[in-house]
Amino acid sequence: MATGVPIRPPTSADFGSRLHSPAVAARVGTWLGITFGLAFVTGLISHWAQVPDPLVPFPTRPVWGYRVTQGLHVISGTAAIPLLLVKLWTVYPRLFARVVAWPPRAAVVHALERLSILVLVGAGIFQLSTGLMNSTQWYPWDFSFRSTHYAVAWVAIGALVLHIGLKLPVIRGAYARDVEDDDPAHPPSGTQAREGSLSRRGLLRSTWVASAVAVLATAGATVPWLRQVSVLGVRTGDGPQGVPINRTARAAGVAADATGPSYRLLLVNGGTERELTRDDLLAMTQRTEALPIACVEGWSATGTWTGVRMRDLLDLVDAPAGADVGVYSLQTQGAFATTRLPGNFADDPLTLLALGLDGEALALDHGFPCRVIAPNRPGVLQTKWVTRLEVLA
Ligand SMILES: Nc1nc2c(c(=O)[nH]1)N[C@H]1C(S)=C(S)[C@@H](COP(=O)(O)O)O[C@H]1N2
Ligand SMILES: [Mo]
Repeated sequence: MATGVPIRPPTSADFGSRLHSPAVAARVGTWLGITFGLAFVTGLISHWAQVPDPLVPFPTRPVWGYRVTQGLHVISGTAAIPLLLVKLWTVYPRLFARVVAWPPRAAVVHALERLSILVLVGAGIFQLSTGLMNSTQWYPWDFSFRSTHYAVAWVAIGALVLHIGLKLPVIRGAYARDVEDDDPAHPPSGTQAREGSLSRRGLLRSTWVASAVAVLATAGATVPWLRQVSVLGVRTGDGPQGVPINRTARAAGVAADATGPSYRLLLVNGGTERELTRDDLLAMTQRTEALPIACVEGWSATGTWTGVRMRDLLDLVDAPAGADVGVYSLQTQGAFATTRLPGNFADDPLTLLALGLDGEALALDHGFPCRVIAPNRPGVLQTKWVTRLEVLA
């Protein structure tokens, strides 16, 4: 007669490895906290830059500011992926630990701790996976990526702060000892460090290497000297005129004849209107500025843009100083077809309606006949194929 193996949930005794330890969890957790914190702060900056009418205007300087913060955002999120996986692996036996929490106060603290971990893990996985998919331009969902990623960020950071607060004694204890030493009060279930098995130091070293490889594989999208090793990054400079293309004219549904001789730029300020051809624009004073395109997806590249100052155009219809400007594209559909250019950007001397890039007429896919290029501005708001500028009240 066969004897059945009893099916029961595992206990912490079933996890023999000494790697499942607060010593490892605290050290990996520290870096996970740093990368999440960095991603949170840079994410807030990106959100601020994209709010249509922020309480405090987003600054136009430094011109490379958004390039740096958004590059850091995507790099820190990428670095966090291996860290989160190792951290979860290190601590998951604790999920099966039998805990006798008494008196009631301890039980409440324990329940709170478990709940904060559940929320933190869920929100963390959501943020890293949607962020990773976004950085590869893959949006297989119906919800607004930006508002959801922003809302869940608050959930994640709240749960993280609570988690760190509750774990502070454990973290302190872990750092007080050598990484290979155990807490005498809480000996690990797996006591035998087998010959040839991975040490905690070894695991930590492999974790740092995995994180560094993840960063190197993607950071070349924004750090030019890393592009040769960034096998997964957008090639900085790939695309016509030394700047990558985010969305082509064809993908945006911009009709070819709309950019031809019939093209007009309409300037509107209340009842005052002016219509300009591309030649009219070329007849105005041309300026050349080196400004980056910094995509929310993490890649960035500097271009040398030539065109008309936005303020010079606004002066043609007597736009008041500081007025926001509605920017309308020949692209009629999609979230980026119209944008709002805040007054401080519209008036900035570096903000251009660019007609050229890299000494040539703008390539169709870069926004021919003309596009907005402004300093310290998310790429998604650097509207291409501009056909109408309207002063907003
Ligand atoms: N009309 C319009 N403008 C647009 C877009 C778009 O889809 N439609 N994409 C934006 C995004 S997300 C980026 S990053 C930049 C990229 O500009 P590039 O393709 O010239 O590099 O254009 C922006 N301007
Ligand atoms: Mo973008």
